[in-house]
Amino acid sequence: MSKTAIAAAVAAVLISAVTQADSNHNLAGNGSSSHAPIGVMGDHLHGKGEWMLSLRAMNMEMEGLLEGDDSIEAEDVINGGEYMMAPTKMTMRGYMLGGMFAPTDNVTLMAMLPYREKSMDMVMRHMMPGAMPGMMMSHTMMMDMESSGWGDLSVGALVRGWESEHHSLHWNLGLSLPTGSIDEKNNGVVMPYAMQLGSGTWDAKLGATYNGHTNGRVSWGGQLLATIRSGENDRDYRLGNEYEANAWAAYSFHPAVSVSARLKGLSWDKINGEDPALAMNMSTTADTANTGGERIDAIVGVNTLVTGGPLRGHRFAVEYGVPVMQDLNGIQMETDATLTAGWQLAL
Ligand SMILES: [Cu+2]
Repeated sequence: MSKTAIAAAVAAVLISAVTQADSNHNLAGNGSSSHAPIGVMGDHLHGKGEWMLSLRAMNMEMEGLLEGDDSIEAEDVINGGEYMMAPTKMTMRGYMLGGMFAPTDNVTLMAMLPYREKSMDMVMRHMMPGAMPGMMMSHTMMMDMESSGWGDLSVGALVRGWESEHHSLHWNLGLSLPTGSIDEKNNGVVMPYAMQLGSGTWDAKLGATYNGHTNGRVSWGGQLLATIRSGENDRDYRLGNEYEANAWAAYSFHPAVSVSARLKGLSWDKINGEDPALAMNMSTTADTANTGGERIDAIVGVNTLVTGGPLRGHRFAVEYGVPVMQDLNGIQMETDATLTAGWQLAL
């Protein structure tokens, strides 16, 4: 075959692929990008009688310390006098099992149960007798701790608010139950707040989600979500309320594949009250002054929808994000990166 014939054949295939894709109306409304990026929860409703199962794996890496929005060395913190212990590294892993069911076209019920794995490395200032009698020497010791188990079960409903050809809005109404442990211990000692698996309180999760799409390849959305906590848990504290704002846009190359960009803003309040078991612990992580803050993440993602074969209808997606702004109360760990991978199947 001559080069011209090959070029003509390639051009013919490309042209047919493009026209086929263009004749497929509403690429953004029905294909891979009809679901928000995988890290957004409660983004879509289902049609009456439809079920969906989902599984997400999430990994968050934290390394180093911030005081406000400035870096600070753990050694400087523990030699500063106020604290004897400070974290240097933390990994938080979560596996989120989700179920959705739509009893009507206007209401989709949902439930989510996380399994969490956390590990934290710390440095500690340690005093020991020196070479000369009566003299004490200070040196630094490393330690680490781990916790794992089920987190807080959340149940809720997505309620259709308003819908037009290209836009829709729904309400997110959720309740988080205190099923996760707040009594995790390391060598018999209660671990700091960040190592616990649940909030220990009944929390309302309320919000609104907007979705929009063109007739072509582009879709977008936004979500505001607040976690409002109530009362006080069995360890005499209440985690701070959380406020999350998301804005995303996605582009579909094909009904099966879309790419997305998302900005996520997170603001969370200080802990109210104090766990008496942590009150005398001289770690930065045991001091509630070092809780609460603000963060903005920039996140890119890929959504795929299998459109044929034995896995037809299965969705696979991934998202990777890094903070572009962090401002934390007191001294806290700095977030480096978050990775979310997920699977979804509607039945
Ligand atoms: Cu769903």
